[in-house]
Amino acid sequence: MAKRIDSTPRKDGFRMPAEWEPQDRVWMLWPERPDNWRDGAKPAQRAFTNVAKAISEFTPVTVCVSNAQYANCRYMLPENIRVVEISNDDAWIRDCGPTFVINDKGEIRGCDWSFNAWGGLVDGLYFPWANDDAVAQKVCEIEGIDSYRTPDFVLEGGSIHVDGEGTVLTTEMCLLSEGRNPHMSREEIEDMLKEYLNVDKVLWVKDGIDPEETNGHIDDVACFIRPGEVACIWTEDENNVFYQACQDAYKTLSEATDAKGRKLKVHKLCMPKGYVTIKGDFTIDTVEGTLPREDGDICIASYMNFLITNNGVIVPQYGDENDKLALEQIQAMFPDHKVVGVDTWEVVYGGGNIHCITQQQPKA
Ligand code: KQY
Repeated sequence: MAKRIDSTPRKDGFRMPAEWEPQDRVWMLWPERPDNWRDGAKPAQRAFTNVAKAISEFTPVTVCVSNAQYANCRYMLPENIRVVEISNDDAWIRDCGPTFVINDKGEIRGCDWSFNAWGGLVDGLYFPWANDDAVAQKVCEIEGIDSYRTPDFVLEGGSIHVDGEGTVLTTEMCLLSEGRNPHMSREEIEDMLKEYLNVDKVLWVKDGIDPEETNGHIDDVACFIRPGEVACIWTEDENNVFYQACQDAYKTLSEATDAKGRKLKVHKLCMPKGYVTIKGDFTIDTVEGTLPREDGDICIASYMNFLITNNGVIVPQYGDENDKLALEQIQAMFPDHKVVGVDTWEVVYGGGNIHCITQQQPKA
């Protein structure tokens, strides 16, 4: 049986590895809620299927699905993708799944953060979220992995990126938001990250680009691509709604040093030239307490929300003029990886992208 451990990863010699370190598996959750995904989630299910297939070229994939959708999901996914039944409230396993930590003896454990749907009753995106909050423990149980639970600390995996060498990257907008840990100071939050990820330095970017959705997750803005190097979103179009966020993040990162004292090298990654917007003909159920999706809303379409998985990098594509440029820029950042683009505007309509819907399980 997988146990709960009453300690912390740092005390026990475990650390969160970087995304480019070897992975055993990638986890996903199957989309179905009709108040978030248009047309009863059918287009999103096709997009998730394509993402799962692309990842499975590099890494085994497990997709978790509700009882109601099990048969459909099993039918849509190829045989080499494992399907397991897990109750859920939506499909964002980056945020409600475990953050895995490993040690030098080849052992793996999970961090099971408290999850409150990106802000609980303050500005969360749906209620209830209890099924999602239980996903991390169930994933660990399936794999026989012991876990650490943080009952008084809310965190989502999309709000952190690590270099595996002592540095975590995050945003103030998210981690200091009212709906997560208002009882904690910035220093106390830093201490939790240091204890549970086993890092020595927290690098704070001020803002993310989706204040109303995740309160600014870092995984739409920047990520480590190797020790001492980060990618950061970039546009030179002053009229782009994300222009200021790009400038600010780039400046912060260009002036930053990591836990080992290295000055960061910052690689620019373009934003889409146009916007992905919600169209008026969407068929999304209206439910009180769920963030409405309205005609003309600009979606958070960032190429940064890619997943590094073993020898592959799986990158969002939007049918935008800059799709090809984004692939070229990411290929230049990862010369030894195969960069694969997947059309994911249907995922963006739901509020996230490839990184948000996946969770890597590192090799122990
Ligand atoms: O990590 C994410 N980007 C999750 C967003 C949730 C959106 C729910 N509508």
